[in-house]
Amino acid sequence: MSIPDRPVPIVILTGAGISKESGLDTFRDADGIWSKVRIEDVATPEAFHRDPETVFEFYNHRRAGLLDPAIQPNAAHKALARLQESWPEDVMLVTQNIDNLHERGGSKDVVHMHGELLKARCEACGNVAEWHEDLTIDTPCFICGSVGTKRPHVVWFGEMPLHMDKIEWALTHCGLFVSIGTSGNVYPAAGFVSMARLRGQAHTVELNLEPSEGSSLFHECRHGPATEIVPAFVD
Ligand code: BJW
Repeated sequence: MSIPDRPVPIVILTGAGISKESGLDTFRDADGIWSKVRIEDVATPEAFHRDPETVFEFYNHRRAGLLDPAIQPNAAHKALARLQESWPEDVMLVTQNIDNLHERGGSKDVVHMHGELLKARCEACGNVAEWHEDLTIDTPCFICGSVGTKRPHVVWFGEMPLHMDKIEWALTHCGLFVSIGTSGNVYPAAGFVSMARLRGQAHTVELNLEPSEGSSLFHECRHGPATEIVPAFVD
């Protein structure tokens, strides 16, 4: 993705909290994903190279969960799609989520900075493709034909998040930055509010179930379930 050729007035950042009421777990809440598995075992390149089967199993399970027909976009995803529809040129929607609920809720051009669960990447040739099946160490690469080099197209700790040039440019030029459903624990996303405020001149708003790690950095905070506070903010 290239850098936009003109300022984007509104940048929205979403995290796992926006998909919670659709039935997907967050990471750091009491019942979250990191209460069941250790980051070092499933979400680092070292873990993948040490024990790929465990990492594949973790993502195969989450991929199957996302494909469960019970998992549907909620009122918050749909409200953001309405906002984008009303201001198609003016909203950049950046998500840390690897689910596809924004797209299924009607959003376009979603910037997936931590990758996408329904895609796989060949470690040998870098090719990225839609992938809805289980991955195993024997899954051959579709383009270069390598065996055992395919991995989930997600960003693990210690890896560079995707589309950072485009996101940082938008943050330093936007007038409004809205952070939704993220705990503010993981960088670089946790630093976006400061970038929008200090390097840019944005008004900054947090919409979250409860005050996040970085709440005090925002001009304005509204707390409650995303399905209530996001539509109320947007409409
Ligand atoms: C609701 C709700 C409802 C609940 N309604 N709200 C300092 C020290 C050590 C390391 C670092 C450091 N500074 C930076 C780093 C590096 C590291 C990092 O940040 N570590 C921290 C833990 C300190 N960052 C990285 O490594 C990143 N890369 C990087 O920095 O690159 C530069 C670089 C590269 C190489 C060398 C040198 C520099 C990469 C980070 C990758 C994160 N990956 C994951 C997994 C992705 C794939 C997957 O999904 O499996 O991304 S981890 C996980 O956390 C996932 C998420 O996207 C991410 C953020 O989580 P999120 O969305 O905020 O979820 P939660 O659960 O934390 O919060 C949910 C919130 O919702 C809560 O507040 C709830 O209250 C709320 N909520 N229900 C509204 N109904």
